[in-house]
Amino acid sequence: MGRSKESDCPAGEYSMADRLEMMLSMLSHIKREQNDLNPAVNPRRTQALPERLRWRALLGFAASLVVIAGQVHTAFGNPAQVTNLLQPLSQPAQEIKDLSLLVLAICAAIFLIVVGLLVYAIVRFRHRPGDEASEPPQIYGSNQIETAWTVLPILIVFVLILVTSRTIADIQNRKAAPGAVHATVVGHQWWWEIRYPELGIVTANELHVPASDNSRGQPTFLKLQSADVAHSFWIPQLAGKTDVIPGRENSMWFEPTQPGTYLGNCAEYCGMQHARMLIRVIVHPPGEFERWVAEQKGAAAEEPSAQDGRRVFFANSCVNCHTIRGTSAQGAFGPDLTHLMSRETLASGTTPNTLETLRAWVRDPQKLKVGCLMPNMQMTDTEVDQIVSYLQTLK
Ligand code: HEC
Ligand SMILES: [Cu+2]
Repeated sequence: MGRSKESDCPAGEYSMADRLEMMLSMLSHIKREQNDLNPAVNPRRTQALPERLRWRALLGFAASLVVIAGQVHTAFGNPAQVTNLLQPLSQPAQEIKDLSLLVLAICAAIFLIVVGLLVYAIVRFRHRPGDEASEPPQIYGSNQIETAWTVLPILIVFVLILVTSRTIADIQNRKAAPGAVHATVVGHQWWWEIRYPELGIVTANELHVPASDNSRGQPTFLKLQSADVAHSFWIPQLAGKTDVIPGRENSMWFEPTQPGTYLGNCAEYCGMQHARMLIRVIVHPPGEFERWVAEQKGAAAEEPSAQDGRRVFFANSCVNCHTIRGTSAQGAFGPDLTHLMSRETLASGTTPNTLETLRAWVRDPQKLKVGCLMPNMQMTDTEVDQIVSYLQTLK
């Protein structure tokens, strides 16, 4: 067939390939619209950027590339600190990654085919001198082509549904075997309460779990609750995100294979300090988890040297918000402080837990974490010193 054929030809006279070509040729209409944008045709449209600005834009672009490359490098160079969901070190994160790559590959193939046809049409049917007079044949409807592009996507979507629902079912139907660790994580504005009901341990912001060794999976099962608003619990290298919803209990599990510290954060905007609501998961090598449990089960220290600080702490309303196990401090609004010094960070990963930051926190928590729900307690310098030396004994 020729492109000059009259537009009212019955569709039946064309082969499948002809028809595809003709449909693609319709895309060449785009070309006409592009003339609007062409400075040669429409000089008002585009004015070249001044030289100086062009250089500046180029420099800015190069600088941002360098910054991004730097981030990628540090992230990859330090495996313990990576929060890269493409480097899973646990089930179900591994399973989720495999599925994502499959879906990505299918979508990439579709993308390449579509863009390939588009480029072909643009090049093959581009405007040529002398084209003004003729119009491409106007074809409406072709059962074969329309059947093909209806059935194919249905098949593709069906495959995607099958693999996805299989993975979801796999992850959600996993049952806790005897010996699994159970913990309850409660989201608060803006910190995480962590309880191990079977072990009698309560801590905050740093979830300790055992690693699996090759012979034996050692999963941890979590129940997720919220004390206030919606949060979301996410440690990219261990598992997918799970919402933490008020008045509802969600659950999740993971089975890390490599000991280390895994970082995560609240993944659902939950108010002012949402960005400082970090989670650490400390995965212990086999055997070490039991040691941590034994330490946490121990009673709170009562060192005679810290009696002054103890007195100030118990004379103030600290006790209404914080628990120190075995004492009259039974508040549940803030983190449990029984073994405060066993934690690496303060205030949900806001700062490392050091003498200076602890001091700064007790002096005025609003300086370190603006808007957090612990008020400035207006202690004098002496009182701050005394309280901090007491807190430092809570190992
Ligand atoms: C009105 C309740 C309230 C009172 C009173 C209160 N706190 Fe807090 N405290 C909190 C909350 C809530 C947090 C968690 C803040 C965050 O991370 O966003 C917190 C966090 C802390 C932390 C950090 C714990 C951790 O693991 O990150 C320490 C230490 C602490 N408080 C000590 C004290 C001391 C000492 C006093 C008394 C001088 C006191 N708090 C009084 C509510 C309170
Ligand atoms: Cu949150």
